[in-house]
Amino acid sequence: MLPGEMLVNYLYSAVHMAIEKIPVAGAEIYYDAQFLDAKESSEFFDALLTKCPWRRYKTAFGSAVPRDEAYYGDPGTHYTYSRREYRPLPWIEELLFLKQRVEAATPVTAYENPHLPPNGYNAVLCNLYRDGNDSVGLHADNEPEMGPVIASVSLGSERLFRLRGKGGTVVYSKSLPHGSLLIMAGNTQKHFKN
Ligand SMILES: O=C(O)CCC(=O)C(=O)O
Repeated sequence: MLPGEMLVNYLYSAVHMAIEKIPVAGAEIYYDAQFLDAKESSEFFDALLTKCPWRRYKTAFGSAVPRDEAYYGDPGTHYTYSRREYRPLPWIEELLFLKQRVEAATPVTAYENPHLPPNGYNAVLCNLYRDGNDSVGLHADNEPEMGPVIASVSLGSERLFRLRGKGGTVVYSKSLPHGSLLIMAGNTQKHFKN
């Protein structure tokens, strides 16, 4: 190297692995344990905790759903689930920013079957599980209004994600840490519940 020359190599975190495809027969799952770093994960957690107008919906039988929810989306993404009406709130900057990051991380292959244009996500349901007593029941995100690509960003305490087949058998199980991203695509919602 000649005097006066300088080599400046920027390295993007050597330990960070890009999103990986998880081999589960009949499903299409992608996972990145370190989608967000610890600092930004905590910033998003705090911002959403404070800014979202958390709401406790009622089940079809009149009891309270065991979690708080806030639904945001593009105009026209109104949907009904189990007699609950979800009308989209206008996007806030944190969720729009996160949406762009998730879109950039979504592999193009997620859109290949069934030949969707890769034009991104149009709504987000934020779920707040206040402690270990809050939960979501076994379900598939397969309402007619929904496309087949569903992305989940987990913030806060590590939580258990399980994908079950028709007979209830667990085909995939993962502890999702603060800042992780899990994407379900293809026929996942048709064949499995989570
Ligand atoms: O917390 C989760 O991962 C599940 C949330 C979900 O799928 C839903 O609200 O439909």
